[in-house]
Amino acid sequence: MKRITFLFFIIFSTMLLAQPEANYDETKIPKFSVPDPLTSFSGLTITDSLQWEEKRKLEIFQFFEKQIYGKVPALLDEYSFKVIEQDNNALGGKAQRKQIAVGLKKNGRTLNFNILLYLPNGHENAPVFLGYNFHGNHTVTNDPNVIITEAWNANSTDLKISNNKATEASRGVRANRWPIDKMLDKGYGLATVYYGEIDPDKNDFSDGLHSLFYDEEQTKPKTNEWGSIAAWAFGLSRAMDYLDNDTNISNVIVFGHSRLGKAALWAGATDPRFTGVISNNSGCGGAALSKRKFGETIGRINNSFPHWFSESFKKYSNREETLPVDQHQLLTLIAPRPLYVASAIEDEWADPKGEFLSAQHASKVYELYGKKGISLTDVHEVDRPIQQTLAYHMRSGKHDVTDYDWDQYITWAETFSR
Ligand code: GTR
Repeated sequence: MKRITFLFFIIFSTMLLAQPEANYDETKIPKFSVPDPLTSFSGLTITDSLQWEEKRKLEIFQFFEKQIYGKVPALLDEYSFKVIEQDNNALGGKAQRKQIAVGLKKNGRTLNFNILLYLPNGHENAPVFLGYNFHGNHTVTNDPNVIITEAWNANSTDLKISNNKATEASRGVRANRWPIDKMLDKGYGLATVYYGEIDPDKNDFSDGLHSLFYDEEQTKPKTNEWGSIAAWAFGLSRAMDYLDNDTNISNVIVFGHSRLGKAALWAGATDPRFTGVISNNSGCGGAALSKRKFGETIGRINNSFPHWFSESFKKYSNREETLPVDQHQLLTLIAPRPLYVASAIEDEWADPKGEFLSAQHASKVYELYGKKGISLTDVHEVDRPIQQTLAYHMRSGKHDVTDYDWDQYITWAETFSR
């Protein structure tokens, strides 16, 4: 009897966990309609930007907040920052380097993270790109003075990280994704933070930012509260608190790749202080339409990364058709501020076409403000950027951040950031 129950248990749990094969065939995409950003949940048609702001934007925002990324549970008790290192002649004299320790306090508990900031010498009031890095601030440059993170780090043989700890061996291993010299030469600064200092990227809610906010006995966020992506977005806003008060900075464009692109989009939607937002290959739960179920799906992402979204998002696993919104509506929350969605043609897991369609369908909200986006007649040609207020490019090659991507971001940023 016991054995039969056990057998049933195994069969039943395998059925629950089984994920359909990822679909990469356009002809197998389910029939769906893209929810109209300009028709409210109760059926009201939105015709101008005032109506959009008063009648529609908030309900979309609240849906994403409660059902997808999760709410930030409360305010911090205290916030502090301290410049712990500074060199006005860094990188051969090109830049001022500052390393800033930020302290976040709640319920008597503290979380610290470091911002690495380079500002171009000779440019008094510079725009800055702010973006998380995946393995520590010291990985973005060979600069020997960048402090090595002590936070938990995902192991990687290629990136020379073992025992979940970064060491000198991984200095500069990701410099290829951060063309700092180029940014400085063009008069841009760079601010970067290791995302693992905000919340280690593992399915464990006992550590990181979430744990500061718990009541006694609480071990994880409540159903509608934040997952890791919302915590990372919150961290970007705390970095912004510092950057916003630095008189050498004119404005801040938030950038993110892949999972950190998802976080950058949510940061852009929740914090209007970001002048511009860049989503690089953010894919499922980022810029890509979920209802296409192409490549990574909600079921897959919730299964592989149960900690990324709010618990409430799990009810949409393998049930995309029941979602009253889609990811293009996340993009509309950033309007009318400049937004760049970038894909890579070989990055099928992130559904590049789904990202393009999402940018297209978000554009009607930009148009309400007299801004241009991607029109429904535009086509995505490889390596042919469409640079409007809402910009898009489909790069040749794989899931990555390349010089080509940064060249486009800088050219586009020149149109609004000074
Ligand atoms: C993948 C994940 C994607 C994307 C990517 C990344 O494993 O399925 O959603 O976020 O990781 O961050 O590189």
